[in-house]
Amino acid sequence: MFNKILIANRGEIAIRIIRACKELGVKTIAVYSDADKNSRHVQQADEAIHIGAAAPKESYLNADVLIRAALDSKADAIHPAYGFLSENASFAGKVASAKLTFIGPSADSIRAMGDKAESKMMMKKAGVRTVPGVEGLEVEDDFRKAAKELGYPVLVKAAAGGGGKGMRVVNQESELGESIESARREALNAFGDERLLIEKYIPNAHHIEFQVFGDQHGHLVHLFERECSVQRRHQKIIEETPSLLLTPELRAQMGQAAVAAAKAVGYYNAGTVEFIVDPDTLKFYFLEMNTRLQVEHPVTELTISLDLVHWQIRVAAGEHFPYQQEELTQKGHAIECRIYAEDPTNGFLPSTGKLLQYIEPRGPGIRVDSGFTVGDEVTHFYDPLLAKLIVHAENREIATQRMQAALKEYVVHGVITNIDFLQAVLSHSDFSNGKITTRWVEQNLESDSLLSATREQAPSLQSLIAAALADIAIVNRQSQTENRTEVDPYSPWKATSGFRIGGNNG
Ligand code: MV4
Repeated sequence: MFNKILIANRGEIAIRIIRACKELGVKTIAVYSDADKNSRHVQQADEAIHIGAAAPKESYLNADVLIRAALDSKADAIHPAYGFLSENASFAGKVASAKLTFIGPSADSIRAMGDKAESKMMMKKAGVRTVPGVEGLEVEDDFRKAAKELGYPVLVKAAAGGGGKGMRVVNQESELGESIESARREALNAFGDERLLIEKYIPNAHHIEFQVFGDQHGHLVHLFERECSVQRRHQKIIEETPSLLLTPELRAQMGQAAVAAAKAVGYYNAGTVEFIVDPDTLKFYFLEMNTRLQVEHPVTELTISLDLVHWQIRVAAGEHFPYQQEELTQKGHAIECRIYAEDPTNGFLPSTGKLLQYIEPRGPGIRVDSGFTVGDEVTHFYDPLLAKLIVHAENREIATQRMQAALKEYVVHGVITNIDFLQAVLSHSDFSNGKITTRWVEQNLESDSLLSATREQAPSLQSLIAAALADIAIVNRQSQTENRTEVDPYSPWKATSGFRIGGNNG
């Protein structure tokens, strides 16, 4: 096992990984930018190293500085988490060249899956269905012919893309030229690679992904699906497992396809195979593979009772993954809501500021993976994800009720959040009926009551006073407790009088 791991990330996921390391008895090194000096991930790690300015390019995206920090602090391994450098094949390669372990798949697996044109060809060879389309086209005339053959609407995608960047839906031939042009520009800008491919567009599909997990000895399984159709502009909002759409047969077929996809690139560690599923035909198509731990991994963890980060670390250290496909089963239902500091009534604009009051829900079947606490600052430098609220229950209905009750309990003052918006989605009949497809949020934002249900959330004077009073009440309660200690000789606090009150008394 490793002695020390450097976590090349920040926020809730850095904290999540630090926790797993502590449980495994591995020392941790946090890294931080100017904006994160006082962040919780810095406080919770054994050591912390400053790596640069707040802008990601000058800190969390600086491969050489991160590797230098790992070497200087005598780390054995680097965990990249998600985002930043997590799917950068050249970073994974540099880590290996520095004789450090990259906690993830090989650089070759990352590279193969990072190129849509290449991964599509590999999938076809492995017998995994992909969306009908053509790769390797260059001149507009060839696109025109391909589009005609596929039939409109078509989708023009960046070969180097992912997550929806450099993607254009084209409804008719007259739009094709302009779409190719703008997709090409965007692809060149974002990836330095202007290659495009064209596909039949599958509208109103479900976005369903499969967690896969493998060790370095050739053993690889799937850990079931996550339904991620509740999203807006490729930003997921609610994820759950199991998906209402899948029958046991379809689930088994898709699981097999996910395993075949991963094996085709010699995959190991945690990964996710994305599919779109046409709800009318129940046909599924490989879209892409995310070669990292995903934001939404907790819903999988709760339903299969495994800690994916533990196992990421253990298989990276060379251990065998000991579970066979047949012995893996899901129990109950899990839902995750992403709690964002953003304003749904104002184009989902990020909302920055100090968390004047911040109270997370707690209780049976409730998990909160968060990166913030009261007094922390939400800045414009990074993703405004405050926390992930995950619930687990015996079935979907009870899980939904548990989520709604937990969201009601969540208190955030100082920034605007999407909590009421999440409530509006959860209480919509389309959610309970499993009818939400990838365009649902956009379609319903224009026409429906989703936003009117989202009440005005700017912190009113009233809520600020309430927050201040709550603080005073806490201080009062603490001082009363201390006073009682003086007069009651049998007070349980008496036994701890040698310790500091306010410390953890278990
Ligand atoms: C598609 C598609 C429909 N048809 N490809 C989105 C990001 C990347 N993973 C690929 N994506 C999609 N590719 C074909 N041929 C639907 C998506 C898609 C999507 C598209 C528009 C709006 C939201 C979406 C959410 C998930 C997937």
